[in-house]
Amino acid sequence: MSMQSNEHLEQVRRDGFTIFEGVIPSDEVEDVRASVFETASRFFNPQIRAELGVTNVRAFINHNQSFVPYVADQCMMGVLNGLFGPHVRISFSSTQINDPGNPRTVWHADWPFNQNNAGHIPAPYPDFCIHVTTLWMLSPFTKENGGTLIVPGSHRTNINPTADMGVDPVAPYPSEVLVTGKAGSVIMFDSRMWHAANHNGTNEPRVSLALRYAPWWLNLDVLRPDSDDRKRMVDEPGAKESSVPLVKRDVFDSLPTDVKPLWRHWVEPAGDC
Ligand SMILES: O=C(O)CCC(=O)C(=O)O
Repeated sequence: MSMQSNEHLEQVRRDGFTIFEGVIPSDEVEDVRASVFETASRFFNPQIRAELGVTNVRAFINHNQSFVPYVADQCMMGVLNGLFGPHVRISFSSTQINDPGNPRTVWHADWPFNQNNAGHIPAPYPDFCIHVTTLWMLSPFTKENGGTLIVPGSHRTNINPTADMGVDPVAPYPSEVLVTGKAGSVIMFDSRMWHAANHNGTNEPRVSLALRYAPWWLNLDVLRPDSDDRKRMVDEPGAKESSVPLVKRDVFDSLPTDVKPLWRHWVEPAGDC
């Protein structure tokens, strides 16, 4: 592992997060931002936008591949391999577009720690990193457009504010930190980290991608449409959980060699159309 990856790895373990600068070069990121925003605009759901002011397009890789050349960034992969060993997988690839005026969201930890979702590890959960969230800053993250709110160190607690633990999920937290950064940077954090989207007080959307990573040994099937785990845990009881569409076969076939291993567990079976 490179010295740089090692330092990032130590930060993730100690503080719960780290920031990689220039993952998308500064002279390329504007094109990626424009492309992602243009594609995501086709999915805008006025109802959802009115309520939340955030646009999440699931399995975004199926609709736009402008970010793909950067996904297997060597330094980031070094950290993921340090946390999980080889055979890392991408579990989610969604847009996270925070519209002008979007309100601050609740403190939460991501899948599989959000206690309100069907697929969750019940609190108190063990002190072990099993899933990683990355937010790709396609717009600069600033104080004005919200950035991302985190509680450093919260990844070591065995519960989060999605459970009834006496923390008001909508109130500022005493040790909260606002993460900002240049466009092209990526914040990586242990998915147990308490975090929230912040109010975007500008007239521009804050465009980002949320890519999440898992080790080969973490069962993702509750997210897989039509899987038996999903039927048992979500469909039959009528419970709530994200669903992640499979990667279309032609999209997968077009991926670069170093990116294919990240998605090969989640591809439409050959012959499906
Ligand atoms: O938009 C943000 O800054 C936070 C996103 C978030 O809460 C998430 O990806 O779970």
